[in-house]
Amino acid sequence: MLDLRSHPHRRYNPLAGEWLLVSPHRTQRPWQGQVEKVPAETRPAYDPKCYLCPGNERAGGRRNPQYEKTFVFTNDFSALLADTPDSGASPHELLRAEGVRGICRVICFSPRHDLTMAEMDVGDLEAVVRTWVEEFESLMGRPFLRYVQIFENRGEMMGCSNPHPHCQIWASSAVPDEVAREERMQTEYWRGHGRTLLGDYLELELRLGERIVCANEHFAALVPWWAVWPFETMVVSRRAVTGIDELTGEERAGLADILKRITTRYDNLFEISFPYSFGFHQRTAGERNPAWHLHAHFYPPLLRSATVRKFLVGYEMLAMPQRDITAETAAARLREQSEVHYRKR
Ligand code: H2U
Ligand code: ZN
Repeated sequence: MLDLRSHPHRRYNPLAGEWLLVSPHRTQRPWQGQVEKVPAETRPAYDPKCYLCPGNERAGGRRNPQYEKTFVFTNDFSALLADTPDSGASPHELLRAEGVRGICRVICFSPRHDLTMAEMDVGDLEAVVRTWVEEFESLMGRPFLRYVQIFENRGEMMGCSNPHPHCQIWASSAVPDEVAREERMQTEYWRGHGRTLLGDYLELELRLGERIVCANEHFAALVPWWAVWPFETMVVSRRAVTGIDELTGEERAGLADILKRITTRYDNLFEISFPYSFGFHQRTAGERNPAWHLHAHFYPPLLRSATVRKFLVGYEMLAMPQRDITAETAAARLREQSEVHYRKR
Protein backbone atom coordinates (compact mmCIF):
# COMPACT_ATOMS: atom_id res chain seq x y z
CA MET A 1 0.00 0.00 0.00
CA LEU A 2 1.24 3.46 -0.90
CA ASP A 3 1.88 5.51 2.23
CA LEU A 4 1.64 9.21 1.37
CA ARG A 5 3.65 10.08 4.50
CA SER A 6 6.75 8.16 3.49
CA HIS A 7 6.68 6.87 -0.10
CA PRO A 8 7.66 9.02 -3.08
CA HIS A 9 4.54 9.73 -5.09
CA ARG A 10 3.03 12.20 -7.48
CA ARG A 11 -0.08 14.27 -6.82
CA TYR A 12 -2.41 15.83 -9.32
CA ASN A 13 -3.34 19.51 -9.36
CA PRO A 14 -6.86 19.60 -10.86
CA LEU A 15 -6.82 23.40 -11.01
CA ALA A 16 -3.74 23.55 -13.21
CA GLY A 17 -4.01 20.11 -14.81
CA GLU A 18 -0.46 19.27 -13.72
CA TRP A 19 1.32 16.73 -11.52
CA LEU A 20 3.93 17.32 -8.88
CA LEU A 21 6.40 14.96 -7.29
CA VAL A 22 6.35 14.48 -3.49
CA SER A 23 9.38 12.96 -1.75
CA PRO A 24 8.48 12.87 1.97
CA HIS A 25 11.31 10.48 2.89
CA ARG A 26 13.83 13.18 1.92
CA THR A 27 13.10 15.68 4.68
CA GLN A 28 15.97 14.29 6.75
CA ARG A 29 18.74 15.13 4.27
CA PRO A 30 21.49 17.49 5.51
CA TRP A 31 21.60 21.04 4.26
CA GLN A 32 24.91 22.65 3.32
CA GLY A 33 23.60 25.11 0.77
CA GLN A 34 23.28 28.85 0.79
CA VAL A 35 22.06 30.52 3.95
CA GLU A 36 20.03 33.69 3.37
CA LYS A 37 20.54 36.61 5.67
CA VAL A 38 17.59 37.39 7.93
CA PRO A 39 16.08 40.71 6.88
CA ALA A 40 16.30 43.59 9.33
CA GLU A 41 13.08 43.80 11.29
CA THR A 42 12.67 47.34 12.54
CA ARG A 43 11.20 50.00 10.32
CA PRO A 44 10.01 53.51 11.13
CA ALA A 45 6.30 54.36 10.79
CA TYR A 46 7.32 57.03 8.29
CA ASP A 47 10.40 56.93 6.07
CA PRO A 48 11.29 60.24 4.40
CA LYS A 49 13.11 58.32 1.63
CA CYS A 50 10.25 55.90 0.84
CA TYR A 51 8.51 56.59 -2.46
CA LEU A 52 5.24 55.15 -1.15
CA CYS A 53 4.95 57.04 2.14
CA PRO A 54 2.37 59.88 2.31
CA GLY A 55 3.59 63.29 1.14
CA ASN A 56 6.78 61.92 -0.43
CA GLU A 57 7.98 62.36 -3.98
CA ARG A 58 8.09 59.36 -6.29
CA ALA A 59 10.62 58.64 -9.02
CA GLY A 60 9.58 60.80 -11.94
CA GLY A 61 8.59 63.70 -9.74
CA ARG A 62 4.94 63.05 -8.75
CA ARG A 63 4.13 63.63 -5.09
CA ASN A 64 1.94 61.31 -2.99
CA PRO A 65 -0.99 62.92 -1.17
CA GLN A 66 -1.29 62.78 2.64
CA TYR A 67 -3.43 59.66 2.32
CA GLU A 68 -5.03 58.10 5.38
CA LYS A 69 -6.18 54.61 4.35
CA THR A 70 -5.25 53.24 0.94
CA PHE A 71 -3.69 55.07 -1.99
CA VAL A 72 -3.79 53.99 -5.66
CA PHE A 73 -1.67 55.34 -8.49
CA THR A 74 -0.71 54.28 -12.00
CA ASN A 75 2.69 52.61 -11.91
CA ASP A 76 5.36 55.11 -12.99
CA PHE A 77 7.22 52.22 -14.64
CA SER A 78 4.26 50.24 -15.98
CA ALA A 79 5.08 46.90 -17.58
CA LEU A 80 2.02 47.34 -19.83
CA LEU A 81 0.83 50.47 -21.61
CA ALA A 82 -2.68 51.42 -22.69
CA ASP A 83 -1.73 52.59 -26.17
CA THR A 84 0.39 49.71 -27.54
CA PRO A 85 -0.78 48.57 -31.02
CA ASP A 86 -2.42 45.21 -30.39
CA SER A 87 -1.90 43.74 -33.83
CA GLY A 88 0.54 40.90 -34.48
CA ALA A 89 4.04 41.09 -35.89
CA SER A 90 5.06 37.55 -36.76
CA PRO A 91 7.71 37.17 -39.43
CA HIS A 92 7.44 33.36 -39.25
CA GLU A 93 5.11 30.81 -37.69
CA LEU A 94 7.92 29.98 -35.24
CA LEU A 95 8.51 33.64 -34.44
CA ARG A 96 5.16 34.90 -33.21
CA ALA A 97 4.51 38.19 -31.45
CA GLU A 98 1.43 40.17 -30.54
CA GLY A 99 1.07 43.59 -28.97
CA VAL A 100 -0.36 43.55 -25.44
CA ARG A 101 -2.20 46.55 -24.03
CA GLY A 102 -2.67 47.12 -20.34
CA ILE A 103 -2.76 49.28 -17.25
CA CYS A 104 -0.56 48.82 -14.18
CA ARG A 105 -1.35 50.24 -10.80
CA VAL A 106 0.24 50.30 -7.36
CA ILE A 107 -1.94 50.17 -4.24
CA CYS A 108 -0.53 51.28 -0.89
CA PHE A 109 -2.32 49.36 1.86
CA SER A 110 -1.64 51.89 4.59
CA PRO A 111 0.14 55.20 5.21
CA ARG A 112 2.21 53.34 7.82
CA HIS A 113 5.58 52.32 6.41
CA ASP A 114 6.18 49.73 9.14
CA LEU A 115 3.03 47.59 8.87
CA THR A 116 2.16 44.46 6.88
CA MET A 117 -1.16 42.68 6.31
CA ALA A 118 -0.37 40.64 9.42
CA GLU A 119 0.05 43.70 11.59
CA MET A 120 -2.69 45.93 10.21
CA ASP A 121 -6.09 46.19 11.91
CA VAL A 122 -8.80 44.09 10.30
CA GLY A 123 -10.80 47.29 9.76
CA ASP A 124 -7.93 48.77 7.75
CA LEU A 125 -7.63 45.54 5.77
CA GLU A 126 -11.31 45.89 4.92
CA ALA A 127 -10.40 49.22 3.32
CA VAL A 128 -7.78 47.36 1.26
CA VAL A 129 -10.41 44.84 0.14
CA ARG A 130 -12.72 47.71 -0.81
CA THR A 131 -9.95 49.28 -2.87
CA TRP A 132 -9.29 45.96 -4.65
CA VAL A 133 -12.99 45.74 -5.50
CA GLU A 134 -13.08 49.32 -6.82
CA GLU A 135 -9.99 48.78 -8.96
CA PHE A 136 -11.25 45.42 -10.22
CA GLU A 137 -14.60 46.97 -11.22
CA SER A 138 -13.07 49.97 -12.88
CA LEU A 139 -10.46 47.99 -14.83
CA MET A 140 -12.93 45.24 -15.83
CA GLY A 141 -15.09 48.07 -17.18
CA ARG A 142 -12.41 49.01 -19.72
CA PRO A 143 -13.38 47.20 -22.95
CA PHE A 144 -9.78 46.51 -24.02
CA LEU A 145 -8.80 44.71 -20.81
CA ARG A 146 -9.46 40.98 -20.46
CA TYR A 147 -7.84 40.15 -17.13
CA VAL A 148 -7.05 42.01 -13.93
CA GLN A 149 -4.21 40.46 -11.91
CA ILE A 150 -3.93 41.72 -8.34
CA PHE A 151 -0.73 40.55 -6.63
CA GLU A 152 1.68 41.34 -3.83
CA ASN A 153 5.39 40.55 -3.65
CA ARG A 154 6.34 40.57 -0.01
CA GLY A 155 9.95 40.69 1.13
CA GLU A 156 13.25 41.33 -0.58
CA MET A 157 13.66 37.61 -1.20
CA MET A 158 10.65 37.77 -3.52
CA GLY A 159 12.00 40.76 -5.39
CA CYS A 160 9.91 43.33 -3.59
CA SER A 161 11.57 46.71 -4.09
CA ASN A 162 10.10 48.49 -1.07
CA PRO A 163 8.91 47.24 2.36
CA HIS A 164 6.06 49.78 2.51
CA PRO A 165 2.88 47.63 2.45
CA HIS A 166 1.61 47.65 -1.11
CA CYS A 167 0.47 45.47 -3.98
CA GLN A 168 0.34 45.80 -7.71
CA ILE A 169 -2.29 45.33 -10.38
CA TRP A 170 -1.44 44.42 -13.93
CA ALA A 171 -4.52 44.47 -16.14
CA SER A 172 -3.97 43.20 -19.67
CA SER A 173 -5.62 42.75 -23.04
CA ALA A 174 -4.37 39.14 -23.14
CA VAL A 175 -5.40 36.51 -20.56
CA PRO A 176 -2.20 35.26 -18.87
CA ASP A 177 -1.42 31.54 -19.29
CA GLU A 178 -1.72 30.59 -15.62
CA VAL A 179 -5.21 32.10 -15.56
CA ALA A 180 -6.21 30.59 -18.90
CA ARG A 181 -5.18 27.15 -17.63
CA GLU A 182 -7.24 27.49 -14.44
CA GLU A 183 -10.16 28.77 -16.48
CA ARG A 184 -10.00 25.75 -18.78
CA MET A 185 -9.83 23.27 -15.89
CA GLN A 186 -12.64 24.94 -13.93
CA THR A 187 -14.85 25.16 -17.00
CA GLU A 188 -14.34 21.48 -17.79
CA TYR A 189 -15.24 20.54 -14.22
CA TRP A 190 -18.30 22.76 -14.27
CA ARG A 191 -19.52 21.13 -17.49
CA GLY A 192 -19.12 17.68 -15.96
CA HIS A 193 -20.55 18.38 -12.50
CA GLY A 194 -22.64 21.57 -12.57
CA ARG A 195 -20.71 22.77 -9.52
CA THR A 196 -17.45 24.66 -9.19
CA LEU A 197 -14.24 22.67 -8.87
CA LEU A 198 -13.09 24.70 -5.87
CA GLY A 199 -16.54 24.54 -4.21
CA ASP A 200 -16.38 20.75 -4.27
CA TYR A 201 -12.70 20.76 -3.31
CA LEU A 202 -13.28 23.05 -0.32
CA GLU A 203 -16.20 20.96 0.89
CA LEU A 204 -13.99 17.87 0.77
CA GLU A 205 -11.12 19.57 2.60
CA LEU A 206 -13.43 20.96 5.30
CA ARG A 207 -14.74 17.44 5.85
CA LEU A 208 -11.23 15.92 6.05
CA GLY A 209 -9.73 18.78 8.06
CA GLU A 210 -6.15 17.62 7.48
CA ARG A 211 -5.03 20.43 5.22
CA ILE A 212 -7.18 23.27 6.60
CA VAL A 213 -5.16 25.98 8.36
CA CYS A 214 -7.96 28.29 9.52
CA ALA A 215 -11.44 29.33 8.46
CA ASN A 216 -14.25 31.73 9.16
CA GLU A 217 -17.87 31.87 8.06
CA HIS A 218 -16.99 33.03 4.55
CA PHE A 219 -13.46 31.88 3.72
CA ALA A 220 -11.01 29.09 4.45
CA ALA A 221 -7.21 28.98 4.19
CA LEU A 222 -5.69 25.60 3.39
CA VAL A 223 -2.53 23.95 2.10
CA PRO A 224 -3.71 22.48 -1.18
CA TRP A 225 -3.26 18.74 -1.79
CA TRP A 226 -1.09 19.75 -4.75
CA ALA A 227 0.99 22.50 -3.05
CA VAL A 228 4.42 22.98 -4.62
CA TRP A 229 5.97 25.59 -2.31
CA PRO A 230 6.67 24.29 1.22
CA PHE A 231 4.10 26.49 2.97
CA GLU A 232 1.94 27.32 -0.02
CA THR A 233 -1.67 28.07 0.87
CA MET A 234 -4.86 28.92 -0.92
CA VAL A 235 -7.67 31.12 0.38
CA VAL A 236 -11.03 30.02 -1.01
CA SER A 237 -14.46 31.63 -0.64
CA ARG A 238 -17.12 29.32 0.77
CA ARG A 239 -19.71 30.72 -1.61
CA ALA A 240 -18.93 30.25 -5.29
CA VAL A 241 -18.42 33.79 -6.55
CA THR A 242 -16.62 34.50 -9.81
CA GLY A 243 -14.86 37.63 -8.59
CA ILE A 244 -14.09 39.84 -5.65
CA ASP A 245 -16.78 42.30 -6.80
CA GLU A 246 -19.52 39.73 -6.07
CA LEU A 247 -18.66 39.48 -2.36
CA THR A 248 -21.21 40.86 0.10
CA GLY A 249 -20.11 43.31 2.78
CA GLU A 250 -19.85 40.48 5.29
CA GLU A 251 -17.83 38.35 2.92
CA ARG A 252 -15.41 41.21 2.31
CA ALA A 253 -14.94 41.48 6.07
CA GLY A 254 -14.42 37.71 6.13
CA LEU A 255 -11.71 38.04 3.48
CA ALA A 256 -9.93 40.75 5.49
CA ASP A 257 -10.11 38.52 8.58
CA ILE A 258 -8.72 35.42 6.89
CA LEU A 259 -5.87 37.37 5.26
CA LYS A 260 -4.81 38.81 8.58
CA ARG A 261 -4.96 35.40 10.23
CA ILE A 262 -3.01 33.47 7.61
CA THR A 263 -0.29 36.13 7.28
CA THR A 264 0.04 36.28 11.09
CA ARG A 265 0.53 32.52 11.17
CA TYR A 266 3.16 32.85 8.43
CA ASP A 267 5.07 35.52 10.37
CA ASN A 268 4.92 33.43 13.54
CA LEU A 269 6.33 30.35 11.82
CA PHE A 270 9.94 31.62 11.86
CA GLU A 271 9.32 34.90 13.73
CA ILE A 272 10.13 37.04 10.73
CA SER A 273 8.12 39.06 8.27
CA PHE A 274 7.38 36.06 6.04
CA PRO A 275 8.15 36.58 2.35
CA TYR A 276 5.70 35.42 -0.31
CA SER A 277 4.01 36.16 -3.59
CA PHE A 278 0.28 36.48 -3.16
CA GLY A 279 -2.50 37.14 -5.60
CA PHE A 280 -6.10 36.53 -6.58
CA HIS A 281 -7.45 34.46 -9.41
CA GLN A 282 -10.88 35.40 -10.63
CA ARG A 283 -13.00 35.61 -13.74
CA THR A 284 -11.83 37.00 -17.05
CA ALA A 285 -13.73 39.69 -18.93
CA GLY A 286 -16.62 38.89 -21.27
CA GLU A 287 -19.58 36.69 -20.52
CA ARG A 288 -19.68 35.77 -16.80
CA ASN A 289 -18.37 32.21 -16.56
CA PRO A 290 -20.03 30.52 -13.53
CA ALA A 291 -17.21 27.95 -13.40
CA TRP A 292 -14.86 30.56 -11.94
CA HIS A 293 -14.45 30.37 -8.17
CA LEU A 294 -12.65 33.28 -6.51
CA HIS A 295 -9.48 32.30 -4.66
CA ALA A 296 -6.06 33.59 -3.72
CA HIS A 297 -2.69 31.82 -3.72
CA PHE A 298 0.17 32.42 -1.31
CA TYR A 299 3.51 31.17 -2.68
CA PRO A 300 6.19 31.55 0.03
CA PRO A 301 9.74 30.41 -0.70
CA LEU A 302 10.92 29.57 2.83
CA LEU A 303 11.40 25.95 3.77
CA ARG A 304 12.84 25.26 7.20
CA SER A 305 13.87 28.50 8.79
CA ALA A 306 14.24 32.18 8.06
CA THR A 307 17.37 31.35 6.09
CA VAL A 308 16.67 28.16 4.16
CA ARG A 309 14.54 28.56 1.09
CA LYS A 310 13.25 26.47 -1.73
CA PHE A 311 14.22 27.13 -5.34
CA LEU A 312 12.45 25.76 -8.37
CA VAL A 313 15.59 24.61 -10.17
CA GLY A 314 17.13 21.51 -11.69
CA TYR A 315 14.52 18.78 -11.87
CA GLU A 316 11.76 21.33 -11.42
CA MET A 317 12.88 23.43 -14.38
CA LEU A 318 13.53 20.43 -16.57
CA ALA A 319 10.90 17.94 -15.52
CA MET A 320 8.21 18.80 -12.95
CA PRO A 321 7.69 20.55 -9.61
CA GLN A 322 8.73 18.64 -6.50
CA ARG A 323 8.44 18.99 -2.74
CA ASP A 324 9.77 17.19 0.33
CA ILE A 325 7.57 18.00 3.33
CA THR A 326 4.02 16.92 2.64
CA ALA A 327 1.10 19.30 2.39
CA GLU A 328 -0.33 17.66 5.53
CA THR A 329 2.82 18.35 7.57
CA ALA A 330 2.93 21.95 6.36
CA ALA A 331 -0.75 22.45 7.27
CA ALA A 332 -0.15 21.01 10.75
CA ARG A 333 2.80 23.39 11.26
CA LEU A 334 0.69 26.38 10.26
CA ARG A 335 -2.21 25.20 12.39
CA GLU A 336 0.06 25.09 15.45
CA GLN A 337 0.90 28.78 15.11
CA SER A 338 -0.76 31.44 17.19
CA GLU A 339 -2.99 34.07 15.60
CA VAL A 340 -1.41 36.71 17.84
CA HIS A 341 1.52 38.26 16.01
CA TYR A 342 4.89 37.52 17.64
CA ARG A 343 5.70 41.23 17.77
CA LYS A 344 2.59 41.91 19.80
CA ARG A 345 3.15 39.22 22.38
P1 H2U B 1 7.32 45.94 -6.06
O1 H2U B 1 8.08 46.37 -4.86
O2 H2U B 1 6.32 44.87 -5.79
O3 H2U B 1 8.22 45.65 -7.21
O4 H2U B 1 6.40 47.20 -6.52
C1 H2U B 1 6.84 48.49 -6.59
C2 H2U B 1 6.30 49.09 -7.86
O5 H2U B 1 6.26 50.50 -7.72
C3 H2U B 1 7.17 48.79 -9.07
O6 H2U B 1 6.40 48.11 -10.04
C4 H2U B 1 6.63 51.09 -8.93
C5 H2U B 1 7.62 50.15 -9.55
O7 H2U B 1 7.55 50.24 -10.96
N1 H2U B 1 7.17 52.42 -8.62
C6 H2U B 1 6.49 53.55 -9.06
O8 H2U B 1 5.49 53.44 -9.75
N2 H2U B 1 6.97 54.79 -8.72
C7 H2U B 1 8.09 55.00 -7.99
O9 H2U B 1 8.42 56.11 -7.68
C8 H2U B 1 8.95 53.85 -7.62
C9 H2U B 1 8.37 52.49 -7.85
ZN1 ZN C 1 6.86 54.13 3.23
